[in-house]
Parts: sequence; C-alpha cells; structure tokens
Amino acid sequence: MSDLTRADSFPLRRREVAQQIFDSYGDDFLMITGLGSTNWDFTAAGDCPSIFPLWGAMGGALPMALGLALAQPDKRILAATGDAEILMALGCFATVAVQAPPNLSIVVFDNERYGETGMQATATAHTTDLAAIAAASGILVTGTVRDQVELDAALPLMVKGKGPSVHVIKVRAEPLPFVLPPKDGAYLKDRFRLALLGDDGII
Ligand SMILES: Cc1ncc(C[n+]2csc(CCOP(=O)(O)OP(=O)(O)O)c2C)c(N)n1
Repeated sequence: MSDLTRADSFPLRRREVAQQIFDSYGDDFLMITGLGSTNWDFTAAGDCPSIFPLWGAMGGALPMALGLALAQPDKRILAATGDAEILMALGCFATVAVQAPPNLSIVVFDNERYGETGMQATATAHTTDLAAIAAASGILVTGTVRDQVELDAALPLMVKGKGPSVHVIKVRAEPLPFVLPPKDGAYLKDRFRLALLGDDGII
C-alpha cells in the first residue's frame, strides 16, 4: 500500500536543491522552470535573464526545453519542474529520447504532490516511477535522487554530463513562502532573448 504522507519527511529540501543546482551551472546555461513551485525555487536561488519561468503553462516545460536544446546546441539546457507537470506531458519523454539532444538535462522536483493547488497526492505517491518511465522511453541517463549523497553524485551529470538525462529528485512536501519572478510574459521573453542573442534578439 502507498504511504501518502512519506514525502513529508523526505530529507532533501527543494530550495536547497535549487540553490545547489543554480550554483553549479556555468555561464552557458539556459533554464526553463516549470509552473508553480520550481519557479519560486529558482527565483529564490537567483532570478536571472537566462532562466525562463513558465508561470502557468502546465505540461509546457519539456517541449520548450527540448526545442531550445535543439535550436541552441552550444548551450546547456536545464528543465526543472514538478512531478505533476511531468505527469501531464509524459509523452515528451519519448520525444526527448528520439531526438536525444546531448545538451539537455531534465530535473524533476518530485514532492509527490500537486503543491500549488493544495498538496493533493500525485501518482508518484502511489505507484508511478518517473525515472523508470524515462528509462523505458529510451532516455539513457536516468536516476532517482533521495538524499544529499545521491545529489552530490548526480549533480555533475545534471550540469555537465552528456544528455539527455532525467533525474527525479525526491524533495520534501512542504509549503514555502512565495518568491515570485517577474510576471510580465513579454518582458520575460525579451530578457531571455537578450541574454541569449544580444541586441539582435529583440525585433
Ligand atoms: C493545464 C493546467 N491545469 C491545471 C493547472 C493548475 N495547477 C497549477 S500548479 C499545479 C500543480 C503542480 O504540481 P507539480 O508540477 O507537482 O509542482 P509542485 O508545485 O508540487 O512542485 C496545478 C494542477 C494549470 N496551471 N494548468
């Protein structure tokens, strides 16, 4: 039987994990953060123009990151998002596996909850193993990270390793204060394009 409260005591804390990922990234990184909590986590870690936060487009993080990885092969692309967001777009794992961009890392902050909408349990609190689905889709580098030792081992793969990769990080289910990125979509798009393309990015 599943334990719907086990995530309440997972050792890894999402804000600390986000900070460690953010601090490990080089100058050439571009990041897509999924709607809701991962947006707030990476804004807290260090809001910057090369992070594009998706405010409400559930299911959009992987398609956007995949397109970016294919269009910008000289950049490292990181998609960081939640378990429910991934569950809404599971077919993307298959497309990522087939396209296989070596510069794409996918990190799932799996709190086993729909955090933003009331902490209802997701399928990962029951039976669903997202890393296993990614592997069965054909993504060669996959893993589940449950504590700091495993995170320390996985971090170099996430930020430097050959992709595509999927790391599912089991993070504590905890309500945290909002740390919101800018809300204006046109502004976010422009600052991201400027960071990537310079002045030519704005037309
Ligand atoms: C298409 C769509 N359906 C529902 C929502 C409402 N919604 C916003 S965040 C969220 C849950 C996100 O959960 P998860 O991706 O696991 O992130 P967490 O906040 O738990 O880290 C939902 C259902 C939405 N924004 N878009």
